[in-house]
Amino acid sequence: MKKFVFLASILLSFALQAQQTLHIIPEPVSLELQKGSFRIDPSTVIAYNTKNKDVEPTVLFLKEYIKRITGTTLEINTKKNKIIRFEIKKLSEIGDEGYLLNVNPNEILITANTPKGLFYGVQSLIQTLPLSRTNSVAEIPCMQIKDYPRFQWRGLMLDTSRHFFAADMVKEFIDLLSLYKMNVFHWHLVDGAGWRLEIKKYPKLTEQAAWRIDDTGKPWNWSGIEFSADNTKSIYGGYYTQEEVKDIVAYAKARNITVVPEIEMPGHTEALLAAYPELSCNGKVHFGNQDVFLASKVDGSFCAGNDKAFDFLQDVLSEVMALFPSKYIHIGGDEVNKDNWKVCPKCQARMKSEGLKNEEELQSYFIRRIEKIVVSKNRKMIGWDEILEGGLAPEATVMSWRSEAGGIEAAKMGHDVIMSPASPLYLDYYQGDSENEPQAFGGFNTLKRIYNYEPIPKELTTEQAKHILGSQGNLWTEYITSREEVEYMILPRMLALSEVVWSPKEKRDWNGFNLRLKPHLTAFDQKGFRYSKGNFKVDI
Ligand code: TNX
Repeated sequence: MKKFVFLASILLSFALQAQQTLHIIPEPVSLELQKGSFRIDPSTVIAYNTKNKDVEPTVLFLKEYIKRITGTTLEINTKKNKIIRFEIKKLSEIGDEGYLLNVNPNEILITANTPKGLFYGVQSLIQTLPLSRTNSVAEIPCMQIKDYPRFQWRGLMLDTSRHFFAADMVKEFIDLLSLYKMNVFHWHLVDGAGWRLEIKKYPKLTEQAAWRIDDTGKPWNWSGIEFSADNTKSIYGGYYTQEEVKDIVAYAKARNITVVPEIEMPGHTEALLAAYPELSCNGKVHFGNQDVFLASKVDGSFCAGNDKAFDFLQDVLSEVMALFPSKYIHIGGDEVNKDNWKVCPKCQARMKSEGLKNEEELQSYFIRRIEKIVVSKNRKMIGWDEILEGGLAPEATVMSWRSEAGGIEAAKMGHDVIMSPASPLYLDYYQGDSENEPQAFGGFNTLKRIYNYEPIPKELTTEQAKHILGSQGNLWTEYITSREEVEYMILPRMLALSEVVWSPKEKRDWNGFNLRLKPHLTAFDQKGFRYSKGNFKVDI
């Protein structure tokens, strides 16, 4: 018996050592550690087929990373005997985003069906490198990894309307996503608090709607300082130029991230309507509505009876679709205040002529008209789950946020769904006891609750479950004004989410995750990232 305990403790300590050296998040599908190691030193070369231009960014990404850690600049495609080799070839089982990573003493071989897969292989590889600067060498244990994602949609949303974050910060956000194999950056570009995207045809959107205005119509800060002294806190507003957007989209693409833009309608449009009041029901200018907490006011919706509103949106969406190559375009659709529609003669006339029974059906009419615009450009429309009310547009994808109910209903109807229920996936909620955390929106979405989230509801059959494209965390920024706060709210919860959307369900293991998490937190400390240390008296 004693012998057995001794043996078990040795085995356990080996297991722990293995855990400590390899702490890949999200957990790969299969990982087998072997004896020995590959040593990256100045005699190592990176090899790939230069005919495949799409592999180059990944090669350069790895080269840059190794230089940062070891100080060594590796040569590319020269003749040396220690090789980090990239290869695209036909592989079954691992799909479009999967990869194989084989490390032996003389070669690191990353193979995949696509450049995307190679990129994820590199992301796993760099998680096996030392965290901090070494002396020109780095050891990587010999191993074999086979890996591919569980879901195709692995998203995170950032609200840049309630508070504006400069383009560089958006890139940092994208960097964090890519480290953990997330592949969708949902960019909430506009809301009641401010319009943040340059639209050439409608200059008042950025001259006026991007900046806060007080009750008298006076800009809070028309020409003065837009940022705090350290350039990180946005105070009054701001917007992204089309050039910045193109740059961000390309930056994201090089990291395998699709940028899905969201243009909110018909509600959450206070800032826009203050600049273009003719698109509202009563045509009046409503200043002072841009307070971050005042969205969805009575006068905050497009007039659904006014064709000018649809012409405007057609123009806006065509500029948006030219900027964003994403297959999906998000059109919001949540929390529409329909009170003005009830008393608007044009809206009532529209309901009569279209045979619509109530304002919910008018909302559905609005969204269906917008879907036609999106579909005409070969794109797909996504909306928040309120778009189910009054009848779902024929090809819509539903982002289920109030709970999973909307997503379940849509999947049963044969529509695609992204699960993003506020509980537990809203990252603007508290991570721990509120007295230990900065002010948050409310509710508790602890690391553990996110880790244990299952995107496929039990109510769905296997066939229906295929409509669940994946899952997403949302960071609304009513209370969040700075880069530090953004980091704090997504770290480390995004790591838990990455495992929910990437790793096989049966591999989910809360204790194992906590062990693997530790070195990542150390890395955040070294990089100066802020994150919640999780004072979770509430262990939920
Ligand atoms: C609901 S989620 C909203 C947002 C708020 C958020 C705060 C959704 C589609 N609408 O406008 O910022 O709650 O948690």
